[in-house]
Amino acid sequence: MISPILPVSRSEANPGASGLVEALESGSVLVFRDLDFPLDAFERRFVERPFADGKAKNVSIRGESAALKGGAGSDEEQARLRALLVRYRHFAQDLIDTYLPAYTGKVTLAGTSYRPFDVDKRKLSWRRDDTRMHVDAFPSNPIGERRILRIFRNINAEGQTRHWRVGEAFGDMAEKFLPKLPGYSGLSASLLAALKITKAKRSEYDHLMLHLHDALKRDLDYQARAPQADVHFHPGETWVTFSDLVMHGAMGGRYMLEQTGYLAVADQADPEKAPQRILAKKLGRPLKH
Ligand SMILES: O=C(O)CCC(=O)C(=O)O
Ligand SMILES: [Fe+2]
Repeated sequence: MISPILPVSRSEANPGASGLVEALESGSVLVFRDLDFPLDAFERRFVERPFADGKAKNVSIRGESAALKGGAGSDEEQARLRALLVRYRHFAQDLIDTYLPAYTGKVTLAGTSYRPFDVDKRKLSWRRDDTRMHVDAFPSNPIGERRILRIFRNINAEGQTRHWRVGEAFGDMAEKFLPKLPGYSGLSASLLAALKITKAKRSEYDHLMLHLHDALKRDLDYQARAPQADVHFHPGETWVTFSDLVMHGAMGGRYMLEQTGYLAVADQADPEKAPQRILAKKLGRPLKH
């Protein structure tokens, strides 16, 4: 089965919203077609040309200070771009509180990014090539018992869609790839942490997810032939998904905002739906920490 795309309208902000959490945890992409996030006259420049230094893949704010990284323009422009990202972070928090109230107070918002560049035109190594379908895994930032929840919004001003591919269910993908992955070594994981190559010790789950991410992206035959569907997110649309569970690739589009959040597996409505638990079930044993 291919990941379902679930349109959500404003009127669904009611007790029935628990259905949205269930869909999300099961691997759906929720698409909100009519949420407002207007740009003012000054901000419109940010969707007319990229305000990026071109060194980093994206422009972002992170952490308490929310310092802008990778931005370009005058001091005023950079301050306004930073303010736009801070506002988007609030918008993402509001969306969670309104449509996913079961997660209120449980999702920790992390990085917020502005992605002005054409997906196709970023010539990246295969590992960083997000046109290849994958599940998200962060090499230096172990995730452990947390989920990656992402909130995207297409802010293109010229009608251009953000074009994604979504793939098959996580369990079906894991069935094919798990047997090919190298085994986990707690010793090497401790070494990577001691050498500060990773910010914390990689768990077996982190190890498996990184190797899945790479094995998926390396396998051109899988990329071409695996079950998949094209999805076009139109300007003004906001979409929400667990990007560690939903197979995705970004095929085209420019000017997007993105918010990453973390949710503890234990705080899910149904922790059994987490990739951590799916992988443990497939292996027939608990994963090592
Ligand atoms: O740029 C996008 O539309 C999504 C890219 C992606 O796969 C990601 O950020 O994890
Ligand atoms: Fe991704």
